[in-house]
Amino acid sequence: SYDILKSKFRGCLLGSLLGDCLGAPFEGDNMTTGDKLVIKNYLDKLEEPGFKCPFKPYTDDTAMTRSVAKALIDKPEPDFKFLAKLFVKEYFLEPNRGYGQNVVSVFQKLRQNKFEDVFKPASEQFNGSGSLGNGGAMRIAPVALYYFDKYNIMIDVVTNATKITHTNPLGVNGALLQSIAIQECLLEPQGEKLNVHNFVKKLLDKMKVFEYEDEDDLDGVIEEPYREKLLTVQNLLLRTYDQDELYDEILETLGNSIVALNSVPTAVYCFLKACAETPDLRNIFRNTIEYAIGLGGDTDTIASMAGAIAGAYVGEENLNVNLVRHCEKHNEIIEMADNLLAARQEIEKKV
Ligand code: R7I
Ligand code: MG
Ligand code: MG
Ligand code: MG
Repeated sequence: SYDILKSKFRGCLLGSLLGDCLGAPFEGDNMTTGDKLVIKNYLDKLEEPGFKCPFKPYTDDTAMTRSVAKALIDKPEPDFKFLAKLFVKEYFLEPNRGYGQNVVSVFQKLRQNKFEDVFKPASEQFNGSGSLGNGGAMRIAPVALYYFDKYNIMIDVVTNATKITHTNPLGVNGALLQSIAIQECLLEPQGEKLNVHNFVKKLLDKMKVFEYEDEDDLDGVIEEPYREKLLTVQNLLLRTYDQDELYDEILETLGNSIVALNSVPTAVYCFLKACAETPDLRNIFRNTIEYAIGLGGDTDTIASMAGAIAGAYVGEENLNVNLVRHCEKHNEIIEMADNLLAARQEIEKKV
């Protein structure tokens, strides 16, 4: 129904914001066992009703997510030139939001070439192989929301929205996996305990199509790096570990870096681990971002992606209001979620 969708749209975009803002102070850190307690205490403190502190600023993850949402809200038909212009405008307005080192040259080239071919600068990155960073995946949530019941269009729009900065198949497929995970969560009923193994199976099935496509450029060797990661997710969910052992295993097998392959499946795992451990929706959201930040490395982005997935599952009412109020522009994000849903309703009326 409309109310559930509204709650899930808000939960998803707020979840993405919270992961970014709350994870950003730890980006690049190596976490020890003691640091995990520090993260827990940090989040507990922020959840206290009266607690005061300076707001937590968002980073490039949210800056770019906002541009993606704005493009969908302002343009009824997908318009990638418009989106590229929004990315570039936003970057030059606030360049110090912690953007990836190499994506900046895409913005410069796009501006120099007057947005003539919006996919060309990205295709020239890394000697023509394109970036495999997680910058495509980190900003994709609004597309998964907007096209929640239009799978094929979503896939197409995710692919092109990503290719403005990331043309490497690993960068694109990371964004596809993230959007598919969010969409599955949107369609999942809120009340029932999530079947985590069915969830992974659905992701495995859907990713097959994308990873089989470039079969022929590999001397007959079929590489399925994302599906392999998802099989690892499945195994990690099945096995019982000592906590320290588990974290070592996650870092070794899934990873925590800015590379999409070593961060999107990790974000999916954080959400599913939280679901496997408790049916309580409030705890699922909180634990998801706590796990993601506790892994260290690309904490803002992994927590943001995991938060978007978890938020789409649990809905706005299961995010702690105190965590929300500490994050920069949380009210604007709520408005953006509502506008995104309203834009969708407008399209429906015209059809
Ligand atoms: O992917 P991108 O937008 O960066 C996103 C990350 C997130 O963690 C944000 O929070 C922010 O901190 O940055 O930006 P890119 O510059 O395209 O990619 C990020 C980094 O990944 C690059 O600067 C490279 O270090 C690395 N990288 C690669 N390295 C070698 N070969 C990306 N693609 C390649 C590659 O093909
Ligand atoms: Mg960032
Ligand atoms: Mg291949
Ligand atoms: Mg990051």
